[in-house]
Amino acid sequence: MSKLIKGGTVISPTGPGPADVLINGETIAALYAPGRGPEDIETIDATGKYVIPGGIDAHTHMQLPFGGTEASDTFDTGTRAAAIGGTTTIIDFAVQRTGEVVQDSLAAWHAKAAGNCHIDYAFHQILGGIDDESLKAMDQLVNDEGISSFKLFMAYPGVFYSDDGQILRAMQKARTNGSMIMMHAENGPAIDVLVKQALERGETDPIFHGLTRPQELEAEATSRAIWLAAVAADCPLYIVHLSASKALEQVKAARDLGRNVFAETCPQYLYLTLEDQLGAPGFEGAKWVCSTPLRSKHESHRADLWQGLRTNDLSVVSTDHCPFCMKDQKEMGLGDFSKIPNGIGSVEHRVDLLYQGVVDGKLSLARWVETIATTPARMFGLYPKKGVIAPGSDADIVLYDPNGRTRIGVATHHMNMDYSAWEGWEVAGRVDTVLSRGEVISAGGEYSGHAGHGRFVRRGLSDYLI
Ligand code: DUC
Ligand code: ZN
Ligand code: ZN
Repeated sequence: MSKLIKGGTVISPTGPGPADVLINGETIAALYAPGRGPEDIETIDATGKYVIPGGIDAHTHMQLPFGGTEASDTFDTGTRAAAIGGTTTIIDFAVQRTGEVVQDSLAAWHAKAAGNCHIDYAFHQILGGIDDESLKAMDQLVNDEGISSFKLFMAYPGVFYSDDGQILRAMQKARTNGSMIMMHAENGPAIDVLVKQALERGETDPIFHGLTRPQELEAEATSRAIWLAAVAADCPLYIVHLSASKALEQVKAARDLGRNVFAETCPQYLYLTLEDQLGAPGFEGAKWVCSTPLRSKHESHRADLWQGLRTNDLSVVSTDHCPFCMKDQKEMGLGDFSKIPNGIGSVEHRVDLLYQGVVDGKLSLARWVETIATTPARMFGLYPKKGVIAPGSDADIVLYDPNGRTRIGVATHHMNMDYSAWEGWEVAGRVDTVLSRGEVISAGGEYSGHAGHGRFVRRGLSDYLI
């Protein structure tokens, strides 16, 4: 039951250092100076490898019903792909639609995931209808269900949208029960006007998805959410999938004032652009239709986001994994970009794509681990069970080969998608071995995990709250 990961360099949020890691059953038992650990037990040779806590993707949408279809990864296929890519915990979003009882929607999400996950999983709760009942449900979810964060939408009127009054009420409730409000910050009603006007002009190609969601409408909603949270006695606020420089400015200003405001970005906004991907010829750009949208390469978004990650104005990198196939799914928007289901799938590639940032000199090794594992754990009440290599923590561990290379494409990925948003990309580094609660589930390209290994994890409150 015990094993020793020997000869590697452990990366912790304080930096890299040589250490051997003793695992006892499902948890980490001890860290030793190299060569000082017990002998005569099973060893895993980590020579030349980084030993990092398993990745935590705090924003995924497995099997999400959206835009008249359903995200194409099941909890089985999506968590298997995540595991192969070095992510050992996901936090997915249970979805309450207007009129549904929150607890029923949560039960439905448990039913989708239970017995099907290859890695551990937790849930946030999307609230699509804020009323007296759902506000009461927030307390119950925090107190009894291990759900301590709630996503609201300022976008998608008629689907997930909450108005400012509803948002304020949910924020006031979050302030009293210690939970986090996660915000999809785009001005949905204004976007709908721009979309209608574009379609009337015959502008139907995928690029108009981005052009009708200008960064000003992300920045405005981000700012409004920040001020609403201030009115709600500085309710903790986490801006999801932040994509744009002007939105980042709002977060930065709030954080400079010491506000309880946090944000994440996603790999697609760090690397991909409105022109090169969303503006690809014909209908090709549909592959990259997601919201918030990819931003212009002629502006400073990508550089600003990398800087925000370095300075901690952006705390977390998640994927917003929401895959749809081109065939029969993205194709629903042929001739009308507004009917293209929104979403990109990257759950398998986040760890590698962010390691490329280390190689490019944009992040330190410690910051890489922090943004992909330690901070999501602390942000969402999973720490120190998850997100760190320390005695007592779950033995969710990745051996990462800094000299390896990873080629990304539909022929080799494991996500249930008929294309890759990263086709042909080759990045530095490679996930070598993955352990989930002490069990090796992937090694040297051989996958040995299984559906049903993953357990639901109840979360506590965020470590970052004051
Ligand atoms: N954005 C997406 O791209 N997909 C699902 C929901 C969302 O907010
Ligand atoms: Zn969103
Ligand atoms: Zn999302």
